[in-house]
Amino acid sequence: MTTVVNDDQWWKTASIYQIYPKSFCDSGSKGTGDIQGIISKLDYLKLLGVDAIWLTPVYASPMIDNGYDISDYYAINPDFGTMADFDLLLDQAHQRGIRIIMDIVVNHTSTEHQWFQSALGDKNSPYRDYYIWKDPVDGGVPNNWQSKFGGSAWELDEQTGQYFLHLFAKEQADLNWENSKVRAEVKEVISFWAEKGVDGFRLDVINLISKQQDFPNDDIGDGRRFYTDGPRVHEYLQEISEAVFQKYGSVTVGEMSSTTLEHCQQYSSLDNKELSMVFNFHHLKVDYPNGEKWTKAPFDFLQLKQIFNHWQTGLNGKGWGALFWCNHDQPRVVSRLGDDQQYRVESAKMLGASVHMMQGTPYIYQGEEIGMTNPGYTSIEQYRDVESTNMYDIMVKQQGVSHDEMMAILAQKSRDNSRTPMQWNDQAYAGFSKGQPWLEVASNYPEINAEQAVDDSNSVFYFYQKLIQLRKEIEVITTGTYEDLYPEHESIFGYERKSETQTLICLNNYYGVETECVLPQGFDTSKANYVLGNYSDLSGSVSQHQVLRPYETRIILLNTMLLDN
Ligand code: TEU
Repeated sequence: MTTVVNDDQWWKTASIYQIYPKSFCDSGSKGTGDIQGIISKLDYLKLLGVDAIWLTPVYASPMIDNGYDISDYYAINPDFGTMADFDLLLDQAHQRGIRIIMDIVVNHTSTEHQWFQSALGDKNSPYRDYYIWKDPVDGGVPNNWQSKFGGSAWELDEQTGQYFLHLFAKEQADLNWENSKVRAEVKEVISFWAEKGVDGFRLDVINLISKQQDFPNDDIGDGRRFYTDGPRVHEYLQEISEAVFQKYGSVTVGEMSSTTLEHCQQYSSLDNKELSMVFNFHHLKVDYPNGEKWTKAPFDFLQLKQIFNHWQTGLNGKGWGALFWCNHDQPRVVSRLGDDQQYRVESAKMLGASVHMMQGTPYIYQGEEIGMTNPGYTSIEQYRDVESTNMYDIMVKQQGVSHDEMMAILAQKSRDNSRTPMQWNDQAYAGFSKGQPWLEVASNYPEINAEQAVDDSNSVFYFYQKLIQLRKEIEVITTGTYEDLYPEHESIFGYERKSETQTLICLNNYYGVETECVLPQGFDTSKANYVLGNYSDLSGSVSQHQVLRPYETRIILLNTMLLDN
């Protein structure tokens, strides 16, 4: 069964670019990026060809978690600029045909938010019930739930003797969605931005908003099974969707932490009752042995293919997924699954092709389009991320992991790997800022930067530009079914997409040695063409027997409609 695309579903053939404002472009010398900086790069994004920008949080925030701790949903953080700057960005993007998607963080607020400030220390505050408070159990925390950033998920409010829940940092207090006033506030916040003309929303950890109300101790885990895809989450999403998203025609993407296919089919079900699409992270846990992130480990290639197969076949005709490798929480994919040295350009292109030819909406994280790498920090002082510094303290100071071992783990797993300043040119600070950046620029910026990429017709940049175009030109990429052709192959990830009129095959060698495969018997190679590859000599007739060079990708198209005519 192929998928049908309606006109109002522009996002099904779109590609979306993620901007992490703090690290994107500083219009001055503060060392942190800002909205004026983003405006100055819109023509660059237009050249790349993206349809929309997802802007991570720019609201007022003490920046403990770089904006995911919001203290005022109606204000722009002065570090990023003013509301007038934001309005200008919206206008300038729209003039270029680029839509804006805002990040909405409503699982929690900053503890500096006025709601929390009123609630803290005062059981009678009208805002007390906006958050989740529990009495101590046996003189300690209410249960054993763990924060995603390490340690207990409970923090004591000394004045009232009760604990509040924080699934992330202790400065990020979870909102109580059981309270209808909280839900009303959320609708008001999102409507405010939709009224301004914002085109859509990315909803941060939205599948964690409904907690099991008896808050049980978790004998076998960290508590996540009691709040992930929780009891009332679908009801809450339908409520917000009806009141806001459907009213404004907003595109929505929910960030789903540790979710299941069955829930995602419902979150993104094609009747549009909840969200347009979902992010899931299972394919980015293939280098977490036994689910453990804080280890140094190679990735499991066969498992990666199984996961893509599960989600591609499971969502087809039932829901819609986001396609991505990178974001502000993940290491750079070229360092993670590719070769960021000898085959940096080849492997960056191959990795791009392997997700862009799937069904879903591709997301490109700033710098991915020029093949930016992890920075390879060697000192703990170079890290800024609250998760990284927390984990360093817990693992080195409490669990006895050696400093060197932890530095090697952070170099592979830290979220700061993707947060280094965008590399614009080979000038001081990579052209990101006129002053010293908040986080050190990767030392390879003289060779890897946007100016160089735009000047080089063989760059990763133009390959991504082509991938974005192909999605608009070849319908099977959006609508076709998915079949993994070589699930057991040790180095090739090859899949076939099929619609009534087209068949597309995407072959990818994930390793640095030549390898081979045979195309399916029924595939008529004599009528097929190479659409795109990452080695310049790929041309001519398509052979059944395919030999792929290191990190080679080949996209092959067969237009069955043309054959019939
Ligand atoms: O992330 C949610 C999340 O659970 C992870 O991606 C998290 O960073 C990872 O599991 C840690 O190992 C979202 C945001 O993308 C992230 O930047 C925020 O820190 C987090 O929510 C809290 O708002």
